[in-house]
Parts: sequence; structure tokens; C-alpha cells
Amino acid sequence: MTKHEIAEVLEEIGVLLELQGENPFKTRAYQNGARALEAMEADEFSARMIAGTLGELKGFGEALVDKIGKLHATGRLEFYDKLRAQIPDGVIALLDVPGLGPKKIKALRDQLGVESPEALAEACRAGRVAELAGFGDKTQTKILEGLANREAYGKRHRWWDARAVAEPIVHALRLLAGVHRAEAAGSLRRNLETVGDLDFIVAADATAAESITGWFCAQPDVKEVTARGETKASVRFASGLQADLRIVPEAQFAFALHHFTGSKDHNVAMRQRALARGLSLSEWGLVPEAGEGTAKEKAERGESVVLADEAELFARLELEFIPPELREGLGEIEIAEAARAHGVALPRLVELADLRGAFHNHTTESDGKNSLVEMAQAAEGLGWQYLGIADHSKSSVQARGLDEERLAAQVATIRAFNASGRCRTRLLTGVESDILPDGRLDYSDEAFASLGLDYVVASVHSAFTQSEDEMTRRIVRAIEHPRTTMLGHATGRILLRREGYKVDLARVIDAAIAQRVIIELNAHPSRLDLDWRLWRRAAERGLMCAINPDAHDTAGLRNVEAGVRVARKGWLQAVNVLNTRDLVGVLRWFTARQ
Ligand code: DGT
Ligand code: CA
Ligand code: CA
Ligand code: ZN
Repeated sequence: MTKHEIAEVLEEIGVLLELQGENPFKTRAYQNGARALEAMEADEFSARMIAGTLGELKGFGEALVDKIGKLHATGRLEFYDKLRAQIPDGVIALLDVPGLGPKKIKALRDQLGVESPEALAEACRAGRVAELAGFGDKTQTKILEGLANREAYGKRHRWWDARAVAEPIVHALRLLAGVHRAEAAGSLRRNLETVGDLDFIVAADATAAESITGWFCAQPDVKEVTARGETKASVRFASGLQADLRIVPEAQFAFALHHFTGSKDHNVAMRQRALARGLSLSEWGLVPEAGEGTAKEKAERGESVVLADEAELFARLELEFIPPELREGLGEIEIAEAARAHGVALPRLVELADLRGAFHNHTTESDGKNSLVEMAQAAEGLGWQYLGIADHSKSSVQARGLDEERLAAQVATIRAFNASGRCRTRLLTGVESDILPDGRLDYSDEAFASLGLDYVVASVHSAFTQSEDEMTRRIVRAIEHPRTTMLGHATGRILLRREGYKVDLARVIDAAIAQRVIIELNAHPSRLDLDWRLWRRAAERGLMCAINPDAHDTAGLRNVEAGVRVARKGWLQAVNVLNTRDLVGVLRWFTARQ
């Protein structure tokens, strides 16, 4: 097992022991061990495993070292297997209910015999949870909300995960005999932050259809085939993600692709536009509204307008081409119409290749998994001109946040690294400062002055349950701090796991615009925060964006792709995104803010 996998097992052991009511010292030993492993350089870990010197480090007692050794050598641990077998799956599932931790779960189990989400819902509805010591009406309501969220979350998947499943399938489909074109349509193609199911559209020879559906249903990840016809199939993968496949004749492809890309609202508006021109638009084709039979029959009789691709469909309806990510029925058709009428293209949306660096990244100094040098080299590999280092600040104790002294040392290391000329990517000195519950930043004005950082990302990491008004005033106060360059993950949401904290984003955006403070678009596939739905109007009003990967390892730098995807969905152009500027432009922005 790798260091990271071992850390995950230790972390889980800590949680399982907590569920069983073990004493906090014991559970914390595992959790601290997991964190220490995560923070350790891979080379050091390997060396210590070989030399048998892990136990020399603080926090690694004999029992822990023994377990790590077994996992490292064999990938198994009897202690863990036994522990896991003692706890019912339903109790493990309770850990996914937002707002429930191991302690509460233990109380529910001991006092109400609750051992599954279903049993918990019943106990809440009967009012029995509210009666427990330490719970009350408010907590019971919260748990019911959490259960409802958990159910909704279970039906969708992160865009990033859905894409990882879809991409190899699309590539493989294109290589099958008789296939002319293949695309993943639906919400995935629209870059929606979460995806319900995948929708594959394939243009193929009729004679090949059966073997294509056969291939699709026989994919190794397919757990269940839920429907199967000659030109259609639906499957469910082991992850729970479902996928529809439709095979159409080449001539129908543009219409089917457009139809199944959606969104529904966009399609409704497109159909109305066609009707206004005496045409009926559907997945089958674009046929005259008048005449005998259904749209399908008309298309099959060859009455459809013949179009090579989607671009021709938009042109036929007197529209500029609308990229899939803008097809949400949010006024894109009116804009495409005006653009067409005036002979101008739609705005050129920001692209991955426009990015020249990013600002919110962690290293092993706080809770990252790669060192400063490794992160710099990875950024150089991506062709980035600069990489901002923003480790956690001192109040984020569990993330090993940096006090003034350690931060000063990191700044010195970064300056020396830049001066050494080892790397074409220039490192920038930043910090991700906690926004304290009262809105102050995590370092004094004097400390900031002596540190001389290039920039500051200010983020909320604690006291999530403040009232909306308190949270709004807290964040606005942080934005008004002259050292704040950008606001990190504006709502703290974790997609499909936890809702954001309550905050009046209109007021936060107003303050950011007034102060020339950037709001980040956190590109972590679980965050994508600030939400794309707010960006279009905010950017029009002058809000500057930074697409930040919030990378905790070198691979995490690639998160920016997810960020660019939703930035496009928010109509953002390169000019709206600070990290499309070159180093000089970025440094000028930082200086102007200070
Ligand atoms: P999802 O899967 O929930 O993330 O969202 P979509 O947009 O992928 O929805 P899905 O898979 O149900 O259907 C794909 C597209 O097909 C959808 O965006 C629009 C089109 N579509 C499906 N059902 C209908 C419908 O009843 N009416 C209209 N106008 N379009 C539909
Ligand atoms: Ca879908
Ligand atoms: Ca579907
Ligand atoms: Zn953060």
C-alpha cells in the first residue's frame, strides 16, 4: 500500500473506533498518524520504512508503527478487518448524513437502536431524536434535512468523475466498426457541475447497431443493463452512475446530438423558434410543421432539412453558434440572435490554454502532499509562467497552518528558489489566511507588513453555522482588509456532500467589486465555488475572477480544467480572469490592490 492509502485506512480506523465509543486519545492517535503520514515526503516515508525508523518520530507509537508496517508490506490489516466487520453497513452509511458525526451516531445507536438512514428518518419523524440529550428540535430538523440532501446527492455525480467514465467510452465508440461519430451529450457536455446520467449519441450504419449496443452493455464496469433494444441501451455502472446510448443514422446525428445535449429549457426555446418559421424541431430532424404524420414519420420520409452539424442548425434558425455550456435557457438564444443579426460572434469564452498560472495551492508545509519544489516543477510541466503558494494560516491547526515564523521562512525559501533559476515557473508568495469568526485575518497588520507577501487568499474554514447576517458581515470585513487580494471558496460548499454556509452573496459581490478584491472560482471538482450561475452578472459589473485549483498535490493543479469548464458556463472571458494575464500584469494587479 502507498503512504496515502495507509493514511486513509488509519483515518477510517479512527472513525470506526469513535463509532464504538473508544476513548478520544486512542482515536486521535490514528487520526494524527494519518495526517502526519499525509504530510510526510514520499521519499522520507520510504526511507524510514526500509530503515525501520518511523517510530522515532513524535506521534508514532509502537502499535501504530506495527499497523503501518503490516499495511505497507501486505496491504492488509486483521485489526482493521475485524473492526470493520463489527459495524453494520447501515451505520457506516449514517456517516454520509450531513451534520452527523461518530459521536451522535453512537448516541442514536445506543439509545434508539438506529442503525441505518431509514431507521433514522423514522425516528426523526416520530420525534424521538429530539428527545435525546444533546439533540433537541433544531438538531432533529437538521438531520431530516441532511437525510433529504443525502438522498438527492446519491442521485448525481461530480462532473469530473462522470467525465472520467465517459471519455474512454466515447473514444472507444469512435473506433468501433460502422461508427461515424460519437459524442457524450446531456449535462456532461453542458459542463454542469454535477451529472445525473450520461447520454451517448452515436451515428452509425444500421447494420452495426446491434454489435455497438452489445459492446456497450459488455463494458467491464457495467453492473446492470437496465434496458436494451436494437438502437438503444441503458446501463448502470458499479459507481451507481447510469448511462443511455442511442444510435442514429448519420443524417439524424446533428438533431439527436442537439436534442440530447439539452437543456430542456434551451430545447423548448429552440423549438418555439423553429415553429415561428413553420418548422418542427425534434431529435428526428427539422421538418415542415404542415403535412401528414408525426415529426418522426416526416423525417423518415426524407422531409427533414439536411444539416451537416449543430452549427448549421443554429445558422438555419438565424442564430450564431451557441456552445453547449451556454445552453441553459438563460437568454442565450436572444444573444445569439442579436449577434447573428449584427454579424458578430458570441463572446470568446475563456479556455484552458489561456491560463498562465494560479494562486491557491498548498504544499507539504501545511496539508499538501507535495513539496514546494515538486509543485513548481509540475507547474513548469504545464507551461505555467507563475505558481502562487498559499498554504494554510495558523488558525487552521488541523491543516498544520503556518505561524508568522514558518511563513517568513517559506517566503525566504521561495525567494531563494526563484533566484536559483532552477525552474522557468516563478513562484509567488501568498497565504490562504483564515477569516476568523469576527472577520479579522489570521495575522496582524505588523506581521503582514514584515512578511511582504505578494498576495493573500482569505477563506472561511471555521464557525460555519453563524447566522447569514453574521457570516456576511464577517466576509465583507475580510474583503475590506487592505491585505486581502482574493476571497477563497466563497460558500464553502462541498458538492454532493454539504451545502454552503448561509451568506448574502449579493452583498459579498458588491463589496468585492467596490474593493477591487477578486473572488476565486475554486476549481476543485467538489467545490466549483463561486457558482457559475452568479458569474455572468457579477463579471459584467466588474468583478474579477481567479480560477484556482486549490491543489493539494501536483495532480491537483489539473483541477483548473474543471474551473475553466464552469467559468465558460458563467460566460467568463479571458479578460475576466486574472490568471490569464502574464506575470507582469498579475504583479501590477497585486501592487495596485495594496
Ligand atoms: P442530468 O442527466 O440530470 O444531469 O441532465 P441532462 O440534461 O443530461 O438530462 P437527461 O439525461 O434527462 O436528458 C438529456 C437531454 O435530453 C436533456 O438535457 C434535454 C433532452 N430531454 C430529455 N427529456 C426531455 C423532455 O422530456 N423534453 C425535452 N424538451 N427535452 C428532453
Ligand atoms: Ca444526462
Ligand atoms: Ca439521460
Ligand atoms: Zn481553503
